Amino acid sequence: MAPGQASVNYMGVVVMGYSLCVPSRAGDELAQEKLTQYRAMRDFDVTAEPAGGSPAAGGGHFVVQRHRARRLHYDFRLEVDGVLASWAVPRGPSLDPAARQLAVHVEDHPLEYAGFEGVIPRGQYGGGDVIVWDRGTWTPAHTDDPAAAIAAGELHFDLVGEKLAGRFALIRRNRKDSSKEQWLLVHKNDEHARHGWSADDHPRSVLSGRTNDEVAAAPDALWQSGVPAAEAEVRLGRGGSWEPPTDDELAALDAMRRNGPWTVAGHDVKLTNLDKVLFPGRYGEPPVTKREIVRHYATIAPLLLPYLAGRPVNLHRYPDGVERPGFWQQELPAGAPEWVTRWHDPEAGPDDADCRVVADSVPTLAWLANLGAVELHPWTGRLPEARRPTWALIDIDPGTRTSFDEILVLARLFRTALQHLGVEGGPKVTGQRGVQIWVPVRAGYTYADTRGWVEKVSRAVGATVPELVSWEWTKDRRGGRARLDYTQNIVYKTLVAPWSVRPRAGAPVSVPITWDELDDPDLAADRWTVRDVPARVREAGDPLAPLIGRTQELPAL
Ligand SMILES: [Mn+2]
Repeated sequence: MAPGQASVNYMGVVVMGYSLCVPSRAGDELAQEKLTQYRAMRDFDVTAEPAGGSPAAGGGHFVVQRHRARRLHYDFRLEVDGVLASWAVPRGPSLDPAARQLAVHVEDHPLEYAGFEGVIPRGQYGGGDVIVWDRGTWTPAHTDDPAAAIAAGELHFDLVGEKLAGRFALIRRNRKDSSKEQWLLVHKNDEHARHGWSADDHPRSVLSGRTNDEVAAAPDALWQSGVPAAEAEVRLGRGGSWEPPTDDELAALDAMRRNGPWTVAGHDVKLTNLDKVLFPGRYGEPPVTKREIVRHYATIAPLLLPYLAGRPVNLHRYPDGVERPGFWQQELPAGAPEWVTRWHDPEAGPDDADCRVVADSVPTLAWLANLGAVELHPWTGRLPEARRPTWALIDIDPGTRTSFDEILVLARLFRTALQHLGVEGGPKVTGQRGVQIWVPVRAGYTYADTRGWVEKVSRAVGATVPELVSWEWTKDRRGGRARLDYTQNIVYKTLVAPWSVRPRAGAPVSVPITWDELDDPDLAADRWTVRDVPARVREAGDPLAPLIGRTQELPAL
């Protein structure tokens, strides 16, 4: 696809293709809201932000993004009147005054896109990888009205970038087909000119020092084409700070009345009913309030967020406490603050959630806790490949008659099996009755791959203790025996995150443990609660953390 065609498609996507991140609602109200939002978003995309910090009159920032879509090209973008006027330059800008580079004028891009480096999912407009190849400031020459100069087909300007510098001109060559305006980008023969200079000889990002290949292999961000610019970028790593709340912030939480805004990590999180009891106490301890759950999720953030960031998360909500029925929520909850990272699922079917939460900051965890999202279940797939697992999950699911000692027998057999296979994985107690083993895998496996592999290991383990294990699908036919549930390895199925709270008396937590701890006579699946997890973390940290992101090949079985 030529870049010129892309502009038409892009406009098509922008105008026609908004997937709205609003909770579904019936009938006219929704249609009306969509229309209003559509207008608002469309405006947002193409109109100016309050102009601030633009340097010279008529000038501003510029960026060149090296973009490998169907074809490699360089997107040359100048900030003009609050948008990025853009040209796609197949061979890249050059400092060589002899080079006359074709530059196809494409539609304006939103300013939010200027700092984007990462991947655009396959199948979306511009699908591929993007690096910030150069950036800096620009100043128009011979005009103080660059928009008019662009409309007239000739713009001269000076760049101060990290790679590009000096006087350039953009000159329109034809206007036969306005959707594919062809321009030339040339460099004047000034003191910045370099004969024989080619963009392809300078392939690295000025942001990260990485090449397109390196960014494609481990992107930090995802751009969702066709959604409003303010929501389009999903940070795959650290969206915000992962630091725990400061002592002052925690003191403010403790001192807050029932309701109020809690300022944490630079955002105001609206908290309500903080003294509401969500969990009965256990062993005669006082019940657990929502305030304690907010505190748990905020303080455990540095250990929890590495399992959540860059992934959609399914929410198990108990807004009226865990003694009342809870419900699963996959769609972004209503009233989500604008700073919550959200992912528009381009493959969502008619019954699937269209827009999902990506929990990647302390304020987002506090907001979810306030909603009574007691349990957090992240997808095993990580964006942009949300439907490709990064963990193979072994779930030792107790039956009604399974003792914890029997669970430990099974867990130790898995320990032996994984050691024998040379595969790294780590156990965690579920906070209820079971044990899970998380095995990191390299990119590229399908769920069928991980499910098949876990099934083979599980059947081998189960064959050594057939009296403990049932392979029946339905619970009532298992005779109370444990199930080694390899079927958790499938899209949309999730296991509870390490460090998530469980909906039981006392607010127990799913805690990663070392293999040796399977032999600790004091171990119990619900040994730790939100109240003693801080001491546990100080003592043992997170034994599973070293395996996060490990690219492990599963041996053929
Ligand atoms: Mn492009």
